[in-house]
Amino acid sequence: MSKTIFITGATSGFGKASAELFAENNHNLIITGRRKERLNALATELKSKHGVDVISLCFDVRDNNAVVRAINSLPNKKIDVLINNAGLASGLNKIQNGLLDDWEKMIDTNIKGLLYVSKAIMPLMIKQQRGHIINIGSTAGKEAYENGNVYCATKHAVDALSKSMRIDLLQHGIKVTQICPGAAETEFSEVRLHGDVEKAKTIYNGYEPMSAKDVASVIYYVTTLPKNLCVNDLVLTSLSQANSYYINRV
Ligand code: NDP
Ligand code: 8X3
Repeated sequence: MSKTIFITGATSGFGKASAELFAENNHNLIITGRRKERLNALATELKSKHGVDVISLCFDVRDNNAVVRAINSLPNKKIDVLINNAGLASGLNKIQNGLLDDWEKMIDTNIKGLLYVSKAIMPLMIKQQRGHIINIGSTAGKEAYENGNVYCATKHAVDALSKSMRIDLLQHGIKVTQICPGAAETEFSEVRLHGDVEKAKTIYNGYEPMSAKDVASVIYYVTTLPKNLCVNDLVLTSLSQANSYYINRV
């Protein structure tokens, strides 16, 4: 059966790869992000390639008014799956050298943005008495690592919020899954290193990280389980990585 999948951060990385995979499997999409040209190009491509409905909503998840406006603008308020994926790391410094601007970006996007979008969509799922919220956490939400500080804190918050959502939404038949990927090569490191593309590539030196498609395949998988089954929490790494600390570099 065709579902409607709402994906935040679909202009790049996991969000874009997920949009492609869900469209390939005949699901309708609501794709979101700040980069309008990329969003519209993806919507056009997926509609023509797969014949699915794709609505693109351009907004910044840090702006609650924009989030509410965008979701209110939807012609049909039926959302089966929400993928809270939009997020970023900004900066890779010891905490004593951290920049306030980086901290605020990460806290506002990864925690408050996820909350704003969820707050707008949870009532629709409660009304339906069904739905699936998939929060993209991280191995950084399981262990803190050197220079990870505030990013790790935001992903620990996603971990706590995922547990809380699962408890509070239990009586409404809503699944809550947290997926915690380890290193995957997307635009993530480029953004974290403030646009230094060359340095970003060195993050993956000596080992094979996951790809955006790898992560999307698991996001897709958790939506294919029977109605009565829910993956609650899933940590996903490439074979070269054990956790935040141990990577087998050759
Ligand atoms: P990318 O940088 O490739 O993609 C991030 C996406 O988030 C983009 O589509 C971007 O869209 C969107 N986004 C960022 N800030 C905002 C904002 N303020 N408002 C709306 N959209 C926003 O990174 P990934 O695909 O790797 O990251 C996706 C998620 O996965 C993030 O939450 C990240 O923390 C997490 N993660 C990543 C890992 C990795 O190693 N790559 C591992 C574990 C977790 P736009 O710029 O157009 O707004
Ligand atoms: C992204 C993975 O290891 O850079 O969340 O924190 S890591």
